[in-house]
Amino acid sequence: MNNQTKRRDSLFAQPLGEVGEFRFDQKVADVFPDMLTRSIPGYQAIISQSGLLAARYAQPNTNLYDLGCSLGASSLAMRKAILQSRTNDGEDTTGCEIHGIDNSPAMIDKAASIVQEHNEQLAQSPKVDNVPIHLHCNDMQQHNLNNASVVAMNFTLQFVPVADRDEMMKSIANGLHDGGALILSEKVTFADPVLSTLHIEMYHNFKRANGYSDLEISQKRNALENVLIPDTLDTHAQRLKDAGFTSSSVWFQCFNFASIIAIK
Ligand code: GEK
Repeated sequence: MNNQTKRRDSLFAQPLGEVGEFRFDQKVADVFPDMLTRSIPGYQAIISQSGLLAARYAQPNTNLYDLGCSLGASSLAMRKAILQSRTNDGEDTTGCEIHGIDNSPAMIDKAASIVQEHNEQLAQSPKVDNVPIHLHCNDMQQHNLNNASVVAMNFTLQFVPVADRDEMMKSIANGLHDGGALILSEKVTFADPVLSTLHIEMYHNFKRANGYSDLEISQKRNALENVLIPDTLDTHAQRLKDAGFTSSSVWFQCFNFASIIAIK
C-alpha cells in the first residue's frame, strides 16, 4: 500500500447517537482500502482474480469497464493482468482501454491520483505498451456501455435500486460482444434460514477477527440497512440468464460474499 491507501477505518468506532445512511464521501474514500480489506472476506483475492479473468476474456480493440470503480482497484488489477498476459503468453490485447465509472466525486478524485501514480511507475518501464485507464464520474445506470469485452462490477450492483437491476444487467449484456464476460461480485443473502444465520454469524466473526468492535459492526450494519440490498445467488443467476448471458457460475464464495462470472 502507498501513502494514499493505508489509513485505518475507524468511522464507526465511536457511539454515533443517530447513525446516518452510509455515503461514499471523502471520509469513506480516505479509509476505503482498509475498510474493504477488513470488511469483505476474500476482497484481495477477488480483485486479483478479476484481473486474471479480465485478461482471459479481453479482446483486441475493445473496452473493459469497471462499474463502481471506487479507487480503481479492479481497473488496476485488470491492467496488470493484461500486461502480464501480453508478456507471458503473447496475448493480443492491443487497443484495449479500461473505463472506471463511479458516481462519487471523492472516490473518482482519489482514484485519479492513484492511477496517475501507477502510470508514472509504468512509464519507467520502456517496453510496456500501456493500457489506458479512463475515469468517469458518472452514474453507471446512465453511462453508455459499448464495444465491451469485459465488465467488472465488484460490489456495486448491491447499491442499485432492486427495481433497476434487471435493466442494468440487460444494458451490460447489450454492451458486450459475444464471448465477452461480466465479473459480478456481491454480498449475497440465503433463502435457507440455517445457512443465512451461519453465513451472517461467520461474517461478523470475520469482522471481529479483523479488529472491528461489536459497536462498529452494528453501527455500520445500521448505516447500510436501506443502502445495500443483497440478492440470493439464485436471483442473480436468473437475472443474468434473462439479460442474455448464456453461461454463469460462482467462481468464488466466502460466507455471504460471492463472485460470479457470466459469459455472453
Ligand atoms: C472495488 N469496485 O474496490 N453509479 C456509479 N457508481 C456507483 C453507483 C452508481 N449508480 N452506486 C454506487 N456506486 C470497488 C468497490 S464499492 C463497494 C466498490 C463497497 C459506487 C460507490 O460510489 C462506491 O464507490 C462503489 O460503487 C461501491 O473493487 O463499498 O461495498
